[in-house]
Amino acid sequence: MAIERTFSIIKPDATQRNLTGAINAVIEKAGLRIVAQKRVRWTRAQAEKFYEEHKARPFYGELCDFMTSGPIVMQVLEGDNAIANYRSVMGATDPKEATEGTIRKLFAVSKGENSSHGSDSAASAEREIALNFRLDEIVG
Ligand code: 3AN
Repeated sequence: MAIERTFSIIKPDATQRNLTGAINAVIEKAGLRIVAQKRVRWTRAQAEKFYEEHKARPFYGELCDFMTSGPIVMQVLEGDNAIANYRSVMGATDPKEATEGTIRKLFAVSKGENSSHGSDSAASAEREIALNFRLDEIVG
């Protein structure tokens, strides 16, 4: 399998409850390496740009409100098949549907406040990493 990089966000519901370390433990236990990490607070414009593909969806405004409501921890994760692997480590969008042991089953509050984001494709990973990290901030 190929070594890939994916983009991850520990969302405001999780940073607010001091879950950054607990989520990082799940990530590392799954064999993913955290090769970049920074804690920031997004502006509204940054959130809108990041989620622009969801602009037409009914939850877009709510999603941008939530993602700017507190600090987030942005990460680049590296490993075998990292994009699909991290999607399965996160679990389903709705924590009620997530598998036992996944980040969202363990920690998410709801479909909106679901603790984590992970890129859904190679193209998204590339875009999301480029949007949020400089090359020299990623140390593999
Ligand atoms: P995922 O993050 O699992 O790929 P998407 O791409 O369907 O899910 O949705 C992007 C983000 O939008 C989700 N992570 C979640 O925070 C939010 N979201 C999705 N569906 C809803 C919903 N029905 N209500 C509120 N927020 C939602």
